[in-house]
Amino acid sequence: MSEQKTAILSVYDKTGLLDLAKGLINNGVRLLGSGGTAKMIREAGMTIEDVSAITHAPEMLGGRVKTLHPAVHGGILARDIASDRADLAANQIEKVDYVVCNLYPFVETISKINVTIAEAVEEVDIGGVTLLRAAAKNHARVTILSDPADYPRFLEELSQNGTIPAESRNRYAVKAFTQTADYDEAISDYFRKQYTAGEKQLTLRYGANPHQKPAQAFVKEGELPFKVLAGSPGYINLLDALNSWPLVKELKQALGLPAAASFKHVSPAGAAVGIPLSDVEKKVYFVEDIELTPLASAYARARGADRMSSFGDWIALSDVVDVPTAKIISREVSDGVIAPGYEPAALEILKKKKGGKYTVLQMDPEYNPSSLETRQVYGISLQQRRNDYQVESSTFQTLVSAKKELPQEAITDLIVATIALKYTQSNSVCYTKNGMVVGLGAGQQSRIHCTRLAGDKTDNWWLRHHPKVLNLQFAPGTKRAEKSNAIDLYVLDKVPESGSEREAWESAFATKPEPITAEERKAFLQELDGVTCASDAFFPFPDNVHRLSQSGVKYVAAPSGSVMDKVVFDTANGYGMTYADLPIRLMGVFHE
Ligand code: 93A
Repeated sequence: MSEQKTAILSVYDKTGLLDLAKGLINNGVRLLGSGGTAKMIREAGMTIEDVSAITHAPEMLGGRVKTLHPAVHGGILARDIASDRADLAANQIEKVDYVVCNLYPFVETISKINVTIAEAVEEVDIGGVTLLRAAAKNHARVTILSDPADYPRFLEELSQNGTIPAESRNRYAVKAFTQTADYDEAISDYFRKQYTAGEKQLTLRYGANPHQKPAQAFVKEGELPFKVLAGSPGYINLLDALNSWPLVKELKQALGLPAAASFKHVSPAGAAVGIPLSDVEKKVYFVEDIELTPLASAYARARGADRMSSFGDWIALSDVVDVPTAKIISREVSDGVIAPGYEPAALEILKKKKGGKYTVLQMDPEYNPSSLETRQVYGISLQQRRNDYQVESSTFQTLVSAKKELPQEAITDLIVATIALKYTQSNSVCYTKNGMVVGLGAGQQSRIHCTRLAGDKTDNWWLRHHPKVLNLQFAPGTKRAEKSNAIDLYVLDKVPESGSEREAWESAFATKPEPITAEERKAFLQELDGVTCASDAFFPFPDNVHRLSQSGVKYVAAPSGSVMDKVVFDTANGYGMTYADLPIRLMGVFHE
């Protein structure tokens, strides 16, 4: 067997090919090429043999079979071991040392308007992928060049050393492996859209904004775990749906009660389990006229906590949607809903919403995502294990406060708060009571700002229970959202003394409301008690605990780890709070 090195060249993109061929020849390398590649080199006056010189078979099937042959792949894949050498000798195959290959332009082809499936099929490269993969597999001996940009460096190394160092071969192999993977991804993406749209793939009108096209949702394995029963979900709808669904699923699992979430911009505006509502609560949440089921109670709470934020929400429900729940949804401004199923009459109600444009998704409750999740930010892939920590009663067993009381209701509320945090953007602080989120502060860069925001929302929620609010007389025809806005200005004492805003506000009422005085507001807020609070990361300063105390917080769960832990715990002790050390940090960084 000769000592001469052999290169196989088969490239679609012929950039730099002639310089490479020249360099290889200058280094005494024997060249073999597939049809077009060999032709170009030969026409430039250099010597190259056709691959058929070693395969003794012509290119056939219009080029579908060019390099697919044991003489080629045996020569590439053979190792420097006796048995492989014997196999080569027995079959009169010579080793191949360098493979130069790049693939048919599948992506460019399918990007053309009106391309047919038959045209796309012809661009599926088989032999080239096999060359790349075989050579990359045997990178211990073989060099695979898949990028014309690498030719100059390769020639430099070859001229200097007569061989290619292992480190370079390794790098070239990574590039080739990545190229075949990307290539296969593009092919599967194309055919997924052609043959499995609606099952594995869903084309979206656009991404986060109308100019962000194209956009799609897809799974590589199995089918999409949700069905579109009505409407057409957008990109942000799906972000909301796929974050709110696990939230309600986990709430139900942890507490055994139907659960609901009201999402806005990939964070919960409300989340709750189906604890029955008192008459006052029914009034505060605008559901006095509906016979509530446990699921309807859960949504009434989720939607009622922060009605301003929930305007135009995405809804997740843990259970099959019944008529009372659908009725509540039907009269609120909302974008869509995800649930494991719908009673026929409930589905009919929802299908009529928004003139038939309301989005209704049915989720497969058995679906379990893979434990690794990947996202791309600015072209970089970030990968991590999914946040699959399960919140349960035992999550709150390490009590670091002097007080060790943690009644069952408080545990329920801590579970609700902590699961809500898991599906909220970092940082976040969540106040809960009666099995529902009553104030959630998220996305602030400072924890105290989260704590204040969540506390202010909690105060607002509580003030809406004030007798003066319950007795407000609205003008006939005032819409639900207008009532919410008017109540908000009223409880916050933000109604201007005069002017058009004042006039608009007053027009919402049949009887002009008496203001809540500063003393009344203060006294009423002091009645708020037994609130729980969870924080996704530690409280760095005691100011947070001071703020919690102002909104009736008696039970806290937060991870420890701050240099100020002791001061924070002491402060909590000063207010008689029970403080659980969360065993895990739960920042939910997922968003765009
Ligand atoms: O149709 S193929 O999949 N069958 C093959 O056996 C084969 N071998 C190499 N395409 C094949 N190739 C591809 O041909 C290479 O990946 C390269 O892109 C192209 C080079 O063809 P030519 O040398 O005829 O220009």
